[in-house]
Amino acid sequence: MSNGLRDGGGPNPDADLFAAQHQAYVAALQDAGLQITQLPANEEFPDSVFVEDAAICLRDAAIALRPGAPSRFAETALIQPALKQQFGQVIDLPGSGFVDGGDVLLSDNHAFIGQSKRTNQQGFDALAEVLTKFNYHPIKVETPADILHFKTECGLLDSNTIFATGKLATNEGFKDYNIVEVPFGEEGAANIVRINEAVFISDGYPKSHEKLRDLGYKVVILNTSEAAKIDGGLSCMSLRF
Ligand code: CIR
Repeated sequence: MSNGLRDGGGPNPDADLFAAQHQAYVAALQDAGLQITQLPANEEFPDSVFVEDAAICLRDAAIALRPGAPSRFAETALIQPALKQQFGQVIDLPGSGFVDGGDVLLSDNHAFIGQSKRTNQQGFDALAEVLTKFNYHPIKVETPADILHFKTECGLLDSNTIFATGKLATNEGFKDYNIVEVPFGEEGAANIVRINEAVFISDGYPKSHEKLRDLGYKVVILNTSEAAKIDGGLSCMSLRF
């Protein structure tokens, strides 16, 4: 992952520290009650640790996506066998548009799809059509230009509640949801993952931790310093279903 893509340059992640942080993440997923399928590393694809971008997992089917960065195109084929082991139905994103999974926030009934540098209109249209067949109502949202993915700055806390930065909080698409706003200056905390009773959140954001604890959430703090160096966060490193 030392060669991972990153906006604006910046240092390489420390590979050993990244591996340790990744192991802690896997352990936390297990502790939260999930069974884990851990895929082997692939040295040819430095961003492939961010499995979330190559597919979307629904209840009874998976959708294999077409990531928007050329160096990541082949990750879809890499992950197909693992998807086929888990799902009776794996649907390839129709057409030739692009979608990164990091731009897709699923709630029980809605699919928020952020248009971004990685997810274009054609990709949105194709994904929206597939998701509609699975009873999700697709909602197009804009990913602000200065962030990589829509979910870089928001995450689902529960069926009706979204943790979102100020930039996204007033988003028209979120109008039917409760919004918990990420404290100003702690935007890096927004990419949370909710697993059963636990909310995973990155280390280093004390106001956000306190805010979620005060709201009654069980907060699990994980260090993501190395993933962050290549624009990754907590949701990116797993596909959850
Ligand atoms: C990339 O630029 O594609 C990776 N370095 C980071 C991907 C992070 N994935 C995500 O937010 N879902």
